Amino acid sequence: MAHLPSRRRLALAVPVVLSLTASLGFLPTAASAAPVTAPVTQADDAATLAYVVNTKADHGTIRKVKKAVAQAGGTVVAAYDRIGVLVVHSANPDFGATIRAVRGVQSAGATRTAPLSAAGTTDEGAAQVLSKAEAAKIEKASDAAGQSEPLEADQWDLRAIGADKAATINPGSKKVTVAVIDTGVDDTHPDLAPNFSASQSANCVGGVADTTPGAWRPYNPTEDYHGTHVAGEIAAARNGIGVSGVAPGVKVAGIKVSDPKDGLFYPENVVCAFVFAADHGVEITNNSYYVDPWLYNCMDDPDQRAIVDAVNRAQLYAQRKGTLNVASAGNSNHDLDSDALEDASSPDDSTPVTRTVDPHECFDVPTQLPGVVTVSATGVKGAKSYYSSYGLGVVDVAAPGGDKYQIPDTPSANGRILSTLPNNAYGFLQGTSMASPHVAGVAALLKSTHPHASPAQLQALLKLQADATSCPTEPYDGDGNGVVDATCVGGKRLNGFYGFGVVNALRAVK
Ligand SMILES: [Ca+2]
Ligand SMILES: [Ca+2]
Repeated sequence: MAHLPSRRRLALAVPVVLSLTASLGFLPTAASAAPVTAPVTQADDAATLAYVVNTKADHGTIRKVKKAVAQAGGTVVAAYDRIGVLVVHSANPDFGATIRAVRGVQSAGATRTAPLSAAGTTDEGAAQVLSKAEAAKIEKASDAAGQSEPLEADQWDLRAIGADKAATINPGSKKVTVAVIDTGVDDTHPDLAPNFSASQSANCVGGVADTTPGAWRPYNPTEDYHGTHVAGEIAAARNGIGVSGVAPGVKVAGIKVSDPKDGLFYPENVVCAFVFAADHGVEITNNSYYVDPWLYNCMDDPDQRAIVDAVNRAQLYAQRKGTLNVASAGNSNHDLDSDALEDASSPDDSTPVTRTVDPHECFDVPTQLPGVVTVSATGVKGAKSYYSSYGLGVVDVAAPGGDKYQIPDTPSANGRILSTLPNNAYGFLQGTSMASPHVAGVAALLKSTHPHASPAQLQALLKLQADATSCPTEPYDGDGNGVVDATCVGGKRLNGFYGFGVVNALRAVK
């Protein structure tokens, strides 16, 4: 699910990382984890579910497990042998329990609760499309301010992190690519076309990468605008039209993972995306979503545990190949370091059941996985956005994601983030979805100035160079209705609202 604000979304804790890594086992080093099995077409069966089956990553085990999959009534759709992840379709209601009992299977479970053939619904909140009249007003102000981009006067978010000044020193290197794992990217947008990397883009829906030209574009540009907005925030060109991204000199790729029927980001799609990014030399991935259908994946549930395991193997594989993964903290205003949270939206592919979860045992994926940079959102006043999830030891850094209650002194006076939309349009969105790409952009600048930095070193630099931001001195009332909404814990250098602080693009290029 995209991390937009009008819906439920979350993230969770961080101290879990050690136990998580330990309990899931580690992955083998490998040249490539690309799948070796071709996709099959058999989604018509009204009872067919998709599964991930996670095994020891040796050839003997994988061969035996593949046989067992067939015997249990499953069809292998993709085999990521190097990380021991099989994507399987099966109509056998006992498939999960059967395959979990097979020697060498470390975890296995369904990645959805509704059959593949179920008719989904897409309910993304609408973007605020920029009107011509509003654009004209902004262009006048940008011109008066001597800004290179016509809509830059409204980009308060760039100025908040010094990205406007950074661009005059170093806009980032063409040798650095940020892949947007999302709803697809409209690379025909004139503000994205100059920086788009088609050779590092794909459609991963179904769990197998399709690199057919244009496969990475949104299925439905009107509804699936999210990825295009994110891409522009990172790397819209400084070309005298529209907006600029945080790192207008780097390349941006699109890896589509949202299902065409319901818009959901199923686990096997995300597994495919991390492996594809890693195998295609992507330096940074942006992840402004949580993996569906569970907002929180609890380790005591066999299906949810298998989802955590599979996606974690894929993202760790990417890290080992030198890819830094950046992710949004979620828009539920949840304290991800609390003892109990209410999840009323899962599973979101069928009928949600309200449950109470401990975010130290139940994880928002991928943001809570080990080594992933977790990003909270701020508004123009520099305060945590009213919707942003938070948590001491969970949030690593903060960045502008917009906040309709924090109004900027810009021509549009719109507290959200302005960026590209499909079909050569522009528009405003707010969310931790918008904060994460600012961090991905700064990370891309860091990678440009420190080409040999590892993912861990990039993360350390992001934190070291961040503008330390103290907890609010007054009780936090994000929406201003007189009711306190959240409590910030920690000191100036590290706290639950802002982690190590708001990222800084200017320091990244100095
Ligand atoms: Ca531009
Ligand atoms: Ca309030």
